[in-house]
Amino acid sequence: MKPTVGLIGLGLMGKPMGRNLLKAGFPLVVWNRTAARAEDLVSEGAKLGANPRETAAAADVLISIVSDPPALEEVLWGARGAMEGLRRGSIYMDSSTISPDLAQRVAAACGERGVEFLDAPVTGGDWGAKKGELVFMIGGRAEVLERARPVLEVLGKKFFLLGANGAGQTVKLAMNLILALEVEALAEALALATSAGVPGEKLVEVMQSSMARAGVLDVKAPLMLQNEYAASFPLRLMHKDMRLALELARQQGVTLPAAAAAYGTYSAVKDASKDDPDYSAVARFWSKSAG
Ligand code: NA7
Repeated sequence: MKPTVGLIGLGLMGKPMGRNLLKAGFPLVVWNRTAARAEDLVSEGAKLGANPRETAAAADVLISIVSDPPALEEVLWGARGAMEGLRRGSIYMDSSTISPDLAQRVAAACGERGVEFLDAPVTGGDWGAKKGELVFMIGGRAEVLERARPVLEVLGKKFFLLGANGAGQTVKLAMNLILALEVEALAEALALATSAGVPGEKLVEVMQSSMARAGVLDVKAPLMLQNEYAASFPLRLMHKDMRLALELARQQGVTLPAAAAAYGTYSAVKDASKDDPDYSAVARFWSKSAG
C-alpha cells in the first residue's frame, strides 16, 4: 500500500505537485491557507485537512511548500500547526525556499518528536512541477532520502543529497544568486545598449551566437574550482571593457549598480595580481590566494 502524503501549500508549485501525487495513486491530504485553492485537488480525489496539524497527523510523508520563512513558521508553529501533528516515525520534507538556519531549527524540532526531516527546495518552476521533473536539492540523511524516494520520484527527476540539514537550502540560495545576478547583468546590459540607441534585440542576437554564452558554466566553472586562471580572455582587458561600459553608461545617464559593484572586485583583483590571469580570476577576490 502506498504511504499517505500530506501536502501543505497549494500555490503555483504545490498544486501541480499534489496533482501528480494523486495521478500516481498516493492517498493525499491537502491544506492551504486560502481554502478555495484546495478545491480542484479535492474534486480530483484529495482529502481536505481541517488545519495543518490534522494534515500532518494523517501523513506518513508530509510535504510543505509555502512562500517564505514566516509562512513556514506559521504553518508549523502557529495555531493548530503541523509540528504538533507530525507522527513519530513519519517523514517531513519542506520544499519551500527558506534560510538554512530555519531548516536546522525545523530539523531539531522534528528530531525531538522522532520525525525524520529533509530540507528539499526545488528548481524547475511551475513547468517542472507540472511535468514532475523538478530537481531537488536535499539536506538530511541518505537513509531518509531512500525512504522518501517513491514519493520524490513522482515529483522530480533529479535528487542531489548535498549534506546535513540546511545544505539543500544553502545550495538553492547560492544557485538563485547566480540566476538573479545573471538576469540583473542582462538587464543592465540591455539598458546600456538601448540608452546608446541600439535595440536590445541586436544585443541578444549577437550574444546568442557568441561562444561566450555557454562559456561561464561549461568552461569557466571547472577552471575556477581548480583555481586555474591561465588567460583565455585576460582580466586586464575585461577590466578595461567594464570601465568603458561604465563610462558609456555615465554618458547616457544610466545607472548600472551591479556592473559598478563587479568593477570594484575586478579592480581589486587586477591590482593584487602579479600575473596576467583570465578574467575568471575575479574569484580570487574571495580566496586567500589573491595576488
Ligand atoms: P506561491 O504560488 O506564491 O504560493 C505560496 C503558498 O504559500 C500558497 O499556498 C500560500 O497560501 C502559502 N502561504 C503564504 N503565506 C502563508 C502563511 N502566512 N501561512 C500559510 N500559508 C502561506 O509560491 P510558489 O508555489 O511559486 O513557491 C512556493 C515556494 O517554492 C517558495 O518558497 C518559492 O521560493 C519556491 P495562499 O494560497 O496565499 O493562502
